[in-house]
Amino acid sequence: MTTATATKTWKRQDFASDQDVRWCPGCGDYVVLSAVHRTLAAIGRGPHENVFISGIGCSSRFPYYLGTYGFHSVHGRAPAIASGVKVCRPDLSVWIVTGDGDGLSIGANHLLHVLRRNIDVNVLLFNNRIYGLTKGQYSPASEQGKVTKTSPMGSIEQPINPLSFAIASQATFVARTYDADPKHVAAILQRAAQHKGVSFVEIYQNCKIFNDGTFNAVTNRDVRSDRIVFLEHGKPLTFGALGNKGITLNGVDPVVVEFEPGNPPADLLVHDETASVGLSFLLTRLAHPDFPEAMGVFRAVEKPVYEDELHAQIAKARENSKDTSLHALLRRGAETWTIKPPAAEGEAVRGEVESLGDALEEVGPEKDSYIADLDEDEGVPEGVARVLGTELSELTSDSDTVRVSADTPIGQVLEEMRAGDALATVLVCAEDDKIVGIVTERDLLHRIPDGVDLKTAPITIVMTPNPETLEPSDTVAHALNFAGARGYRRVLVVSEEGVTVLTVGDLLDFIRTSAP
Ligand SMILES: Cc1ncc(C[n+]2csc(CCOP(=O)(O)OP(=O)(O)O)c2C)c(N)n1
Ligand code: SF4
Repeated sequence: MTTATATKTWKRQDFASDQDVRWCPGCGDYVVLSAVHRTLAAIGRGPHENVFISGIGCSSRFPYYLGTYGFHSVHGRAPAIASGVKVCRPDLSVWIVTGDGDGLSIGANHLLHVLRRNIDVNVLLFNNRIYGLTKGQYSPASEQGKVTKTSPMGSIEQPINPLSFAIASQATFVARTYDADPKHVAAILQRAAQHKGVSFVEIYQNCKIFNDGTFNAVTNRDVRSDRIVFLEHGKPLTFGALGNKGITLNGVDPVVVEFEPGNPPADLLVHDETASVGLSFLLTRLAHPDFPEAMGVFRAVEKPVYEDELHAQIAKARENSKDTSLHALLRRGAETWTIKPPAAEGEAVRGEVESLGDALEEVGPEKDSYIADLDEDEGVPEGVARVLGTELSELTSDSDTVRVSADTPIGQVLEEMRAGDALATVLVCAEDDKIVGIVTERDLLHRIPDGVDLKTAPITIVMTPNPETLEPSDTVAHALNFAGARGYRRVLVVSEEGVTVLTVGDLLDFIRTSAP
């Protein structure tokens, strides 16, 4: 519901459009269109204050036939678009027009969310239990056994009951009407429009061409008084041409009872639009032939409205924030992180290798055998395989290393580095000279805990223990991928002669000077 802002009186004609209406003669959609014209005039908001948003289907042609704003949108997506419109322009009266195919098949997910969020829009679901526009396929609302072109042996699916769906989705206003009673349609639409929060109205609508008479057993003039129970808030559920039938409860089950006209039993169920969800749900399950089908407002409760809450949050966030610019938002806090790619596993996928860069990407750490084939690939620069396949034993390194024992204080290591190459790699060795850890300048910058005494704290507290090592027979390609995948800037090559530290710079230098 959005209150009228203008004092002008509107007429039905003000809401008509200049478009030719293209529904089949006798289609129930005409009745609803006329009721909508009447309702909009009665509500008193101008055409410019209403927006009708539809999906795809015969019923979804609705916006063309109204002089309001409109959007004939995407199949099943009217709720998403309407949500956006209402959130941005809460002052507008927003209507969704959908069918049982559009709203309960492809668009059921979107419908669910607009209902549970309680966005203040009015949903009109035209239920003709068929896909009309596409010429008569069965829909999610078609009854079991329904024979159509897509269910030639009869539908084997349980149909969706739109009102059960709406109540289960926590809609705050749920109603049903039928196209054979234009006044009832207009009255229900007006109630829906007045409701603050989401309103869901199922309209039994006859598809003259592909599902003619689907609701006749309930809505035909000569049977309806015995087969429809009209819901009125605060009144007992009675029906019947003679006014002699009613609904009571036996535990949680509804029961039809007959009584002397004018003398109803005291325990008839009294309709309460604000009753528990369970009771509203129960009314949606009343179905012919065991029960009369209910028409009217099943449920109308007040709950906080989505767009109100959202705008309140926005206002609060603005109030609490000194700088509301996007720039400030993006730079707020230090909540960034870096994700290192995991080491490649399994076989490398061979694609087109046209350059040295491509070749490097193609070769995984364990894929040295692939090197042998590289030269055969068309377009691989000659000699690439030779360079990438060179064993690490062939490479030389300019990097300095400092060897220390595990109990060496951090301060002493720093002294040694200062005396030599400040970027030297520190190898922490056990008594048998085996490497037990590695320390880089990055570790010394970032890993020394606050307040630690550098004169006594051992180097082991900042080292990376048991570093992964390579063998002299590993290749340049392997070393580059190994370092790249793990984010290392140097690799340790361990041979019987000792340890060589190769930096990524060493590897690239080798490629630069050897590449064809
Ligand atoms: C993505 C997509 N899928 C399928 C269709 C085909 N299609 C158009 S309307 C429709 C169903 C319409 O049924 P309903 O919502 O009941 O509307 P009616 O035509 O009966 O009023 C379908 C399946 C489409 N247009 N787009
Ligand atoms: S196909 Fe059915 S729903 Fe579509 S316009 Fe014709 S009668 Fe109406």
